[in-house]
Amino acid sequence: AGIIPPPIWNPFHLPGLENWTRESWGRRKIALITGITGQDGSYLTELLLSKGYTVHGIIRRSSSFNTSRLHHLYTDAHLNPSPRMILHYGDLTDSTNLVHIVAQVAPSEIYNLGAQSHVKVSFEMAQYTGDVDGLGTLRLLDAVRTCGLANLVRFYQASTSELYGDTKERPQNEKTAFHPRSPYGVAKLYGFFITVNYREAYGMFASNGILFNHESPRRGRTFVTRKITRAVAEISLGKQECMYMGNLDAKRDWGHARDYVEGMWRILQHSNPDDFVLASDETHSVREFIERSFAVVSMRITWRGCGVDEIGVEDGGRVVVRVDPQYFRPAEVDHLLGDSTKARVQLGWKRTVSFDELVREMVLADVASAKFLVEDQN
Ligand code: NDP
Ligand code: GDR
Repeated sequence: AGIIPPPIWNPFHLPGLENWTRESWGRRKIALITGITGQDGSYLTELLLSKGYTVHGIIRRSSSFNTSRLHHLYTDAHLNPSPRMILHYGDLTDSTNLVHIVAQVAPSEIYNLGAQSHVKVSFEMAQYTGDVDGLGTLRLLDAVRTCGLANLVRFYQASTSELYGDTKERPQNEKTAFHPRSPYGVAKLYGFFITVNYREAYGMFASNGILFNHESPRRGRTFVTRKITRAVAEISLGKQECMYMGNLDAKRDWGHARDYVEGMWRILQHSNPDDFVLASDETHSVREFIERSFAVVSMRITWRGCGVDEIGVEDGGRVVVRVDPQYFRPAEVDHLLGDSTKARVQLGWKRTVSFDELVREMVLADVASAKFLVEDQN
């Protein structure tokens, strides 16, 4: 006979489930995070653990190690019988699995951060991105309903400034019309409105954070900021000649991820479910991000030429930046600038890390790790 797995804890059969209120259920402080292995997932886990939560996270099975951002938070269950961070295998494309996890964990708060989050990749994997980022949100909301927890759970959806896409309105706030420009943006539009719909249809505490770009030393290496800061570190140490970039004119509203996960938590502590913009309320171009990054390692960049022939030259005459059209997108989001007034007034949230501080922290972290690798290789 095979080994029969232990029965899952099923909230359907929890005696007296109807006696809980959202407030008393919330005091259990049990969070479930999809996308826990990502940049935001790791900062959010740190924040919630520091506030006394037990944190459950969904991770994908991978042939390579994908939990490096959580390494410092992990405790071996053999050494610690009641760990406060618990990981479950799962995927936003697998409804049954999501129902099992929600039933087992019976979370008081769910943060849906899991996504195929790369805009350029979404043009190549449009259907998959729609499945994970759009329908995945529906699957998770429905898992909550299936488990009979719709009146108790607080649900956060990771919505994005990419929803604004082609808008000409500046700055963008909660009232600005959406016009996404990528399969990623369109998938997230579904995620946004299905969250609103479950709030309106079933009275769920389901909120959207419309977050503008946020970065950190833990940012994925193919996003523009981290690609730049890693390249600057390598170039300054003589390990790389030149960086190859896409659209240098794109403008983004960049903040620090640690500030933004604080905002996510505040959105779920608010008295009622709602949608909030989190932004730095400043905008900078990719070109400016490159200049400021080189300045951290005391290199000055002069720009010559234009379009695909534009180059960035350092004072010694070396070409350190070139444009490679392979990084252009079929449709671009040119200019994002957020207005976080509502979050500041209603949540008491504001970013604490300035643009210059963000760039400096990222460059110095990459210089430190590039140096370490040099020494390691020697
Ligand atoms: P990351 O790309 O760093 O992390 C994405 C996470 O989603 C990873 O944990 C990844 O797992 C997981 N994931 C991917 N596919 C699936 C799937 N099929 N099922 C379950 N999990 C999956 O993103 P960020 O941390 O930067 O962003 C977090 C969320 O916020 C995302 O939804 C993103 O779209 C959104 N967002 C991000 C902004 C930003 O500037 N960072 C701004 C606005 C919104 P794995 O590690 O295995 O790949
Ligand atoms: P974005 O972030 O698309 O805003 O989505 P990304 O850093 O990928 O691009 C920002 C801008 O930089 C331009 N760019 C380049 N981008 C990349 N990745 N690589 C390059 O070489 C390059 N050169 C120029 C891009 O064209 C773009 O205009 C991020 C993700 O985290 C989303 O998940 C999130 O929803 C939004 O931010 C808000």
